[in-house]
Amino acid sequence: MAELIKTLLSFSERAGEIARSIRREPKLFSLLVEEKGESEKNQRFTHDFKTLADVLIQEALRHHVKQMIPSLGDYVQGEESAEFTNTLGEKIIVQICDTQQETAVLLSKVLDGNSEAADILATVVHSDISWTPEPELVEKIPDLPIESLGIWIDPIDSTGEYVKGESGTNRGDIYNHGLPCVTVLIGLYDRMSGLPVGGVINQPFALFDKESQSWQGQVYWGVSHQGINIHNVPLNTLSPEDGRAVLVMSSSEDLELYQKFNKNFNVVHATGAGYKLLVVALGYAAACVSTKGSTFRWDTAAPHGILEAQGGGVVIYNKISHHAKEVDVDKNTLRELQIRYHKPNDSPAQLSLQWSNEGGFVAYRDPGVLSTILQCVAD
Ligand code: 2IP
Ligand code: CA
Repeated sequence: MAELIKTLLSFSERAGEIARSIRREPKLFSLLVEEKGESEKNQRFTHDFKTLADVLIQEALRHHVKQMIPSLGDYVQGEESAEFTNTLGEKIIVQICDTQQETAVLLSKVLDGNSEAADILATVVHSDISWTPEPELVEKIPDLPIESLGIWIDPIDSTGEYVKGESGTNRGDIYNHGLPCVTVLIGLYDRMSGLPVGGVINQPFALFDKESQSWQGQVYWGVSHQGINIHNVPLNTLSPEDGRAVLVMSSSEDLELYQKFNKNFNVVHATGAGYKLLVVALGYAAACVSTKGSTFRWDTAAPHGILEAQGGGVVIYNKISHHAKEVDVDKNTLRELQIRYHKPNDSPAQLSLQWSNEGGFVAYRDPGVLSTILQCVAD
């Protein structure tokens, strides 16, 4: 089963390389950005962007998974629709063809006949980029039930930051915005229970190397199945400021909520749903709280899989806040409260919200932090 994880890791690196190569070539980058159609618009942004990189990465994963495990190909779900409209108004379904040349021909249609750009992209998509996981961890990867797995992918989370391309500003170990907040997210879940079984987070712009003047990526992963938990995330110890641990949240949360939590935590804003959960996994923040329902299953599935492997989780905010008076929430209740990935929401206000995390969430690495969260909610 290590094969599936190895494939997903290598794939995430290929995805990271697609994201980097598009940014490296400004001409290519400006070509690839098109405004999102009305019906797909993320409610919070007036101008949201869908990039060809997004669609390309998503379809490349579907292609590779299908090649490896044909039955699993039908269970790869993602944020993007594969339809792309070129400047001539032609609608084209982006897909990865059997040969590099065929993919290049298809992409050149998307790119209004720019075959140079299409060739560069087709080369990266078909090239053999790999990422080898730590051998001592690989041998411990448990057998996963392939026949009941599902995959959620967010090809590029924090598209806004990706498009802007700034190097970002940080507060301690956490970037508030910028390219480091961009992540490629691949989450594995059990189709029967809906619970996460693993995740891969690729951070294509983790570090800027001044010498080579180029960005370097970082790959994090974890697997949790039948009591076997493994991950490659370094366990950084928290160093609370003024005795308050860091809590990360979106700047779109209400000031009232910020004030509620800032009494017991040092609240830090950061962009990118995937990035915020990554900093929790890395131990730079003790928890992440999101209450607006503005994230989707594809945003949380991958980090949820990693947090699960660390002994943490992602519980539904609206549900856990009912337990505000309880000091300790037991293990079984916590399991009940986890976000599930297999079923759409009941009667969503719009079809586009069927996979939104409508009840918000609290992500944590150590369940011990939940009592302080509940205290803040109760106050
Ligand atoms: C977005 C992106 C935003 C995030 C939003 C996600 O995904 O990660 O940054 O908002 O919830 O859905 P915030 O940063 O305020 O948490 P995408 O970029 O893939 O549309
Ligand atoms: Ca996203």
